[in-house]
Amino acid sequence: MEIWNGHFECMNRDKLREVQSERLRDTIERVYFNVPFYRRKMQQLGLGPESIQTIDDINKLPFTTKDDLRDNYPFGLFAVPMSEIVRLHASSGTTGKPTVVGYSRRDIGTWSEVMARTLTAAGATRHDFIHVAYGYGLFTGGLGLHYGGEKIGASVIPVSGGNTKRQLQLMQDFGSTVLACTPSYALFLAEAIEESGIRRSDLKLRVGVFGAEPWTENMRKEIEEKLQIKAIDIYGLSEIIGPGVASECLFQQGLHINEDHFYPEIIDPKTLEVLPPGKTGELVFTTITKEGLPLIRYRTRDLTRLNYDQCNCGRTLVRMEKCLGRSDDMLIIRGVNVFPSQIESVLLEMSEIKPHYLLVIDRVNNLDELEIQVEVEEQFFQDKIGQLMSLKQKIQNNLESSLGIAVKVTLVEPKTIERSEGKAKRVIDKRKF
Ligand code: DLL
Repeated sequence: MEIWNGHFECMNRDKLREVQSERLRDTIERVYFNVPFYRRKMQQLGLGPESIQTIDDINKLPFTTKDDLRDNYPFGLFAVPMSEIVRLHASSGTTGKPTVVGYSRRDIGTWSEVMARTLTAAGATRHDFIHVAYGYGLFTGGLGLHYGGEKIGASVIPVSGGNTKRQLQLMQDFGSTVLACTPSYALFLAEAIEESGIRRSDLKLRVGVFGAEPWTENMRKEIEEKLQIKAIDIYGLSEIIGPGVASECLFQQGLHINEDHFYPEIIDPKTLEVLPPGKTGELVFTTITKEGLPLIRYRTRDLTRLNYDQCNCGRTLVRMEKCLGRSDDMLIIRGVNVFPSQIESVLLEMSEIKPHYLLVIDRVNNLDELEIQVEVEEQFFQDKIGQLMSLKQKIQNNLESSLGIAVKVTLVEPKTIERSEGKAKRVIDKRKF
């Protein structure tokens, strides 16, 4: 198994801490003198650049949130003049203005480097054809994979999202070996392949690099079986760099964080206290090499935990567990915390149903109601009413025992739930708060 950058990816952890300390010192100096927002925040806490000497001092520093980026829209937190910015990306916010991120030329180099690590960890080499079906544009998925693919010398096919028929044609004609897209689109493509009559032997796909949205182990199994590939989880967020923040190796036992560039911490989202290794909480990143938009202790809202044991692949980089929930997509239904991924997990354990579902939450007579629309496999939908009823009851029982709340299950015909080419929308919350 190849490693792109053995020097950093397999570095002795004491040495790594020295590198992190030095890079943190540089970063703090830069934001203190170049970003008024950070200078103000540090001054309020009585901190100067000299207060931060080693990586252990990081917990003295203030947190940064998405709201801070929004309040300083569009370029207020950039640490270099615009003449040094060579690229802008943006991620759609849930409300209002997008979050804008800027890259210096060196940042683009860093991004290509961490994406080269990601692709190499997934087993890709210069001999591969990388089919990039992540969207190109302001979203970081397409161009992130693109630059990483070119860096390792692979043949990159910048298909972008959409036009599924053409995707399949190119995949077949060009002999794509690596598929890069969201896990929900991978499933959609798998279905489309089945329907098109293309035989698996007509395709050369070997591995997929999937991310940009949470997906469960059951979903992984489904994709690996349907596409007969290895499905690798890749994680990232625009604010930190885009994809390339963390990714699995072929052992698929947690995602290696590129912590020589992005220093991770886990905090309790309520008390903001740093949690010890192994505890689940909110992931926080400090970028320690970025020039355009360095972020200090950025709260991702993603929930996970860290494992500092060395991986069988030889990398010493800390691993984060597959990220299944956010501290803010958590639904509270009649007082009970519910994660959409919990529901997905239960659903995908049942062979009668397809991995397409929609959660609709409403408030009826002041009571929250959770409706789960589920697509049923074709053959079951043609069964007798009695059988459908008992399937519905079974889904309901399984969900209720896992979630601890009453749910309403609606079975819908195959292909009625809207498919997505990017991130799947799986929750419609009609409640007014
Ligand atoms: O989704 C960057 C990316 C592109 C990652 C392509 C992987 C592949 P944003 O649009 O800013 O950036 O969304 C970031 O998506 O905070 C997570 O909540 C979620 N997310 C990203 N990757 C994963 C993953 C890109 N592998 C937000 N598992 C993050 C779970 C993920 N959630």
